[in-house]
Amino acid sequence: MASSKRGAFIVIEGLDKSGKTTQASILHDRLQDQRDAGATAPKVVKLHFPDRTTAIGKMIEAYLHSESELDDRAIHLLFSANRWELASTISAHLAQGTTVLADRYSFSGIAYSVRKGLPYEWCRAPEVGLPAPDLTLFLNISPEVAATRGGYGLERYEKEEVQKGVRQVFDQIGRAVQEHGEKGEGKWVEIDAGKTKEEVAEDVWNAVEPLASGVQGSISGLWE
Ligand code: T5A
Repeated sequence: MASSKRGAFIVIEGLDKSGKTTQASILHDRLQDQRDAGATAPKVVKLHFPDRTTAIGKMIEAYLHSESELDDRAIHLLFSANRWELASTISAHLAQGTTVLADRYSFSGIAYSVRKGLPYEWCRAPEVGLPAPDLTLFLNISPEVAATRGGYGLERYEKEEVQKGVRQVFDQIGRAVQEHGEKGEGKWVEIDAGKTKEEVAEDVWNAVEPLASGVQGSISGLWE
């Protein structure tokens, strides 16, 4: 890897059960295999938001399991704080040349809260300045297909009418990111997540490969 390159920050977004965790894992292994093969490929770390291991993450998990009730704004800010807990870690990894994969990020934070009726700009504000992704892969699936997948229905938002609303906001975010270009938000690529795991993995790899050896330029702040 050229010394001027930093690690790439790749985010995977989508509805509940769209296959994000499956694809993050396949992608992580593929990037790791490159490194193990002796190529001068970057190290790779995988994160998942919400990070349920922290004190904030445990409050989020209790809420998602409907074991606690929270004001919509309070839970929104907890999700955001849960990202800020890891912001400096993400930046440090990227600066050291490590590729960072995140299973969900700020776009989820906005999509699920705007769907509840909170104002878009209010939802976006606490995300401004977090490390900006270089690439966001949106795993596009219909809420009807997602509802047939394993484990669906166990958490608070896993209801078809909720997922339909969330998908509309994700569409709005995707269009906005595509229109604004790549500065401060990175690139947004939609992937058909209704295909087989292997086919989706191939489409994911085609989008990621150009960034797999690292990227040029400094780390920017999201929406800055
Ligand atoms: N949330 C999250 C907010 O409201 N605000 C925020 O800021 C953030 C970060 C939990 C909830 O929190 C909300 C959104 C969520 O409602 P989560 O922990 O990411 O977020 O929960 P899920 O999205 O539900 O994550 P899951 O891990 O459960 O779903 P995935 O990762 O999308 O799907 P995955 O890979 O686990 O696959 C689900 C099932 O489908 C199968 C898998 O084998 C598995 O059984 N599958 C496929 N089947 C057929 N074809 C394919 N291509 C398949 N890919 C996977």
